Amino acid sequence: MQDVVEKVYEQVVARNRGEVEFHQAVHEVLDSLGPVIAKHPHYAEGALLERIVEPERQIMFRVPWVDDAGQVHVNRGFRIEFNSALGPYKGGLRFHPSVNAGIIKFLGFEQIFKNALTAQGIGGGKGGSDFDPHGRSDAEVMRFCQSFMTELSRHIGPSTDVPAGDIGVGGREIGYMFGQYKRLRNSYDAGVLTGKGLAWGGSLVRTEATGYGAVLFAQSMLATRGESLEGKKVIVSGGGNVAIYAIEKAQQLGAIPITFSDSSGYVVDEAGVDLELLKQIKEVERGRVADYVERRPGARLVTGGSVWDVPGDVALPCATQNELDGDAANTLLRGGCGVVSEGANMPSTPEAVEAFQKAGILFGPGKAANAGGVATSALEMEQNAGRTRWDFATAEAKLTGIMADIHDSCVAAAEEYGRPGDYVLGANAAGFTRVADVMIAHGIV
Ligand code: NDP
Ligand code: 2IT
Repeated sequence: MQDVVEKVYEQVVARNRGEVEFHQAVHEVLDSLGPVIAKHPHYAEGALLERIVEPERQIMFRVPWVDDAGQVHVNRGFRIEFNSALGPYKGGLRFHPSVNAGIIKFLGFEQIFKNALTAQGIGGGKGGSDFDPHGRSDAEVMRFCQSFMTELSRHIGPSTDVPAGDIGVGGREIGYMFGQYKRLRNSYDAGVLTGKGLAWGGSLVRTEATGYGAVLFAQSMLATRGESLEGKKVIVSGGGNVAIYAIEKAQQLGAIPITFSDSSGYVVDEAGVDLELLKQIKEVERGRVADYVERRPGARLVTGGSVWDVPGDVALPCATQNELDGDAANTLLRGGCGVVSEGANMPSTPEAVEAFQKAGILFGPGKAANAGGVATSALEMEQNAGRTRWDFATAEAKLTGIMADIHDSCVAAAEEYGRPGDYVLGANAAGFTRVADVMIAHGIV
């Protein structure tokens, strides 16, 4: 790492003690900026780097709620409004017991550059709570969402900050939060949240967008080597929104996804995943991946080890941060994996990324590969602002075009800064320069 960026990194570690995921995300971006700053030294002036690593605003609040048995719980809510140079803060809300300030900050920081790559005029933010929706009734989830939104509503708005879903937050939660926002504000601001239901301002393709985008990104990377996904065995982790629609798009493109997982284990279905069954279990019944093997002869559940032990041609990590470590990366490489496209945010550890890059395989980092979700959120905002609705084909064509543009921007930036084929450098450099140019234009703010 260059001296000038090293100093900024040290300051981040000192000022944000114990926030290891945030340190990791900042390190990865700053590490890519050496060649950018060497070529354009003005990016290190005016404390630009010091400003970009400091959130514009951090909101942390109490979320009290009452469970079905009458017991009172207190969770912690967060919204990190990280950077508004390019547009209103935009990014999801995560409900998971592991959520803390450092995790939300890492996600918010990634979001700045991801959103810049989409070129949709959106700033970066993220939020969430350490609330665990697993095993909670609809009524409990509703009361939690209402309490969470009672505070959050003071801070958001269609031109200010536009949350959406992430782990543990899907259509049901967005619905409860939108209902409460509308009631508190007495205003039908459809554009205040994305990932809405289709009957009340949602966009077709938003549900599918992140998973579809990650697979489209893999396909674009393969095309640079004259290859395609056709006939390739795909190893997918996660069993939620991103994993399900990554499997769907991979199947549409002729690939054969054979795994998925959740925190209790992973499923291997060598015949190819039965997507309708998986959707029924995860989306309709809110069940566990273990339920799948009971209804699908030939599929097996593995509760020890890691899904990355299964050999395949393509890996799509779609669960959570740091789910794929250096050992897992080496196992994947030994199994013949030649493409990794990150559906999740920062799923590969630094050691894993290094192993992939050393091996010279195609590696698409999350901030580029999973940007289809937030890009389609921006398309939802566009439809809301115009009080219009596009059909599926129109929205999907726009998503496909945006993913192709992101891919090409990464390729061009990697070439410009002397590391052709390095999508990590390409994504960070292209995202950073877009934000940095506008921050400079806006003065010291
Ligand atoms: P979901 O809540 O729909 O699914 C998450 C899946 O990952 C579940 O199968 C869950 O298993 C598993 N998982 C979550 N945390 C852990 C953990 N700590 N250990 C093991 N498994 C875990 O979330 P999404 O599919 O929306 O999100 C998946 C990833 O994609 C996240 O990294 C998210 O930030 C990222 N992402 C999501 C976008 C979106 O549009 N939704 C956009 C861009 C990125 P279990 O149920 O057992 O917890
Ligand atoms: O990580 C992400 O990009 C998301 N969870 C989606 C954010 C959004 O605003 O759609």
